[in-house]
Amino acid sequence: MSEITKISLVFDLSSWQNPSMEKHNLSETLELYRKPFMDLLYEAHQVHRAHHNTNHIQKCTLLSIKTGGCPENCSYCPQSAHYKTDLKSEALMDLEKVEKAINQAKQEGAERFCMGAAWREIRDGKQFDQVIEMIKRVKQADMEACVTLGMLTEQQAKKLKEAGLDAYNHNLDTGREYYDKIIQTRQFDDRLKTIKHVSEAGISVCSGGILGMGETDADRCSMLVELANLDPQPESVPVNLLIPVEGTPLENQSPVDPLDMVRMIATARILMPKSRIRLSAGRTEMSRETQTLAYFAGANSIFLGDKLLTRDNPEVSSDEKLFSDLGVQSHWQ
Ligand code: SAM
Ligand code: DTB
Ligand code: SF4
Repeated sequence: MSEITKISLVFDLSSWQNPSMEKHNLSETLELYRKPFMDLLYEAHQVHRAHHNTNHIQKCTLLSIKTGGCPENCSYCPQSAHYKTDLKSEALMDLEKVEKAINQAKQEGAERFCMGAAWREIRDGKQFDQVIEMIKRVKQADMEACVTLGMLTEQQAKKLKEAGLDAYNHNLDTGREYYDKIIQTRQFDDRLKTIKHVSEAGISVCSGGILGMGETDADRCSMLVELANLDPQPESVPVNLLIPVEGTPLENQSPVDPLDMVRMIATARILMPKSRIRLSAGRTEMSRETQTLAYFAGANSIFLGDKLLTRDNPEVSSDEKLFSDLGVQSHWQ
């Protein structure tokens, strides 16, 4: 027996070769993403079926509680103060209006209520206290509560947890290598830092990204590798298709090939078997058949309601019709 074989019997050699013990790497993920479509779809559906009820799709409702005027310069975003778009900025919403939206969401069968604010970070004080109150109201209506408020400190994350927050959305949006082409006012590592604060406070992490910003397959897979190597993996992973908005630097981007979107969902499903994969922005431009393929590949959550934060989303009735045609249940059974 050679010396190296003896050593490998005592130590796990893979941890030598990969001291960081990362579970996934870029080359393996790209290979998966580029597999023949049928093989990828079949593998993803098998993983999906092994970990989820494939006839259940989670319904989430989204509400913009503070709109526009954001100091960040995210190239895709209509809410950035750096670009001149059709958007009318609005201050933090009052509680009664939020309460109304919560009640409507509950009536429409939403399982999770998500509130989004166009902030770089949330300031302590009156605004923070108001958001805490909003979270409490969502919990009183017996729904999961999720917010996305920009960067968070450790302390703020702890306070959100105490208020009953279930999940915090903070997207990586694209791969590390492409990040500074899209956003210059913050760094990729800033995102990871907030995610760490959220995770350590015991709040579920919701993190995903956007397709169609001019990124390569490698950028997409690099983002998936970052997400899949988080410990624990994100509880949910939103996959957004860019909604090109006039006035933003990405206004003229061409649409993503629907089959590539399905490849992305399938790859995410295989890498993150237990996560909820949310087919998020961009469904208004998607056929019923494309959405169905995405659900087969492993997507099992959507935003329900005719508005996302500031852009359109499909009518509730068309989603209900598709779910009924597919035999999809709204609630876990
Ligand atoms: N300001 C907070 C932040 O950036 O984390 C929360 C709100 S921000 C609007 C939430 C997410 O919306 C972004 O991370 C991005 O993925 C998505 N988003 C914004 N504009 C979009 C667009 N035009 N098309 C698709 N997704 C978009
Ligand atoms: C996510 O990944 N997508 C949602 C939610 N998280 C907050 C937001 C989509 C925004 C689409 C553009 C808009 O409506 O302004
Ligand atoms: Fe838009 Fe959020 Fe970026 Fe602000 S931080 S510009 S709201 S994506």
